[in-house]
Amino acid sequence: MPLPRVIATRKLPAPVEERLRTNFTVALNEDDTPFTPGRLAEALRQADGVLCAVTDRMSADLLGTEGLQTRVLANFGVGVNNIDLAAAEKAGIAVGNTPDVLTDATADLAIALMLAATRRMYETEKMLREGRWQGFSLTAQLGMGLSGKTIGIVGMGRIGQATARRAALGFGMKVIYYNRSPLRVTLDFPAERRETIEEVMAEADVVSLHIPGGGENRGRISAAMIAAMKPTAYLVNTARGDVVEEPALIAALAEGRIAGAGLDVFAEEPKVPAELIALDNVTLLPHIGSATLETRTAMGMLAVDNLEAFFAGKPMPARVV
Ligand code: 8YV
Repeated sequence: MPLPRVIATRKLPAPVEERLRTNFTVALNEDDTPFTPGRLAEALRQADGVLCAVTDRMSADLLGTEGLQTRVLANFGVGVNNIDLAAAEKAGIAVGNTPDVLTDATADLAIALMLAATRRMYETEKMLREGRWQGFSLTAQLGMGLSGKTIGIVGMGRIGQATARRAALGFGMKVIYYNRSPLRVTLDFPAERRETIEEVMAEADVVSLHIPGGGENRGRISAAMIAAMKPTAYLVNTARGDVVEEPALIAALAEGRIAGAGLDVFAEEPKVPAELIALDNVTLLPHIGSATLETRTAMGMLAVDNLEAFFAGKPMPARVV
């Protein structure tokens, strides 16, 4: 039997590419140039499976085209907001993702952003590098301590829980959270549920976002919700940029209506609004939540597990559609 044809839209960690070469007839993306919509359409016409990523917008238009060869999309990432799932389902295309293996790396980065924001790391490092440090001061550059403060988790899934656990057990923070449905797991640290996102936003000293992007979550963290935050509070986003009304967040930061933010994701990546770049009270990272060698390798391996299982007629280990 000929090997299934797979196209990988992005450059992958070496061991993942090696496994793809062994088990599939594969086209790799050696120079890592992101696919245009035209190139994606071509891939869907040519390959039995496409290993795609957050940068590939698999729209209803693309997936609704007649005569597609592709039967499975193996998304490299847990978030699948880049894929129109209803269109995939309608077209009979299976979709897999990569949950769990990136939970710790992403929670670590949420904590890093919380520390960066509350300890004013960007602002103070910039001052130092620009030669503006006048010398040690007992009263300048003071940030906010975390022990005894409240972290508000919006979306208490795997990554939300891992972030909350670090905050509770590592930093002595009180945890409050919003989750659409009651948790089905027993937490091994104290945490109180709130009925609404607004309550979490109003009560927390640090709000950390962990809800999926796209669909009904677009703009979910609205201007009104941001306005409900304490002026001393911080917002951390390692989820998706589009869940926040970005202009409202920028205005709140610029006007000092909240103390600061740590952002790893943006509404229209890789575009980052100039107004955000100009602000001192926000740390900005280029979507590196899962960017460790170990995690990206494990994500790639899980994406390949999904492809192999699909083509062997077995249940995919992580199937969304
Ligand atoms: C991935 C992510 O690196 O998994 C996710 O949802 O946001 C990132 O950690 C990205 O999706 C790569 O496609």
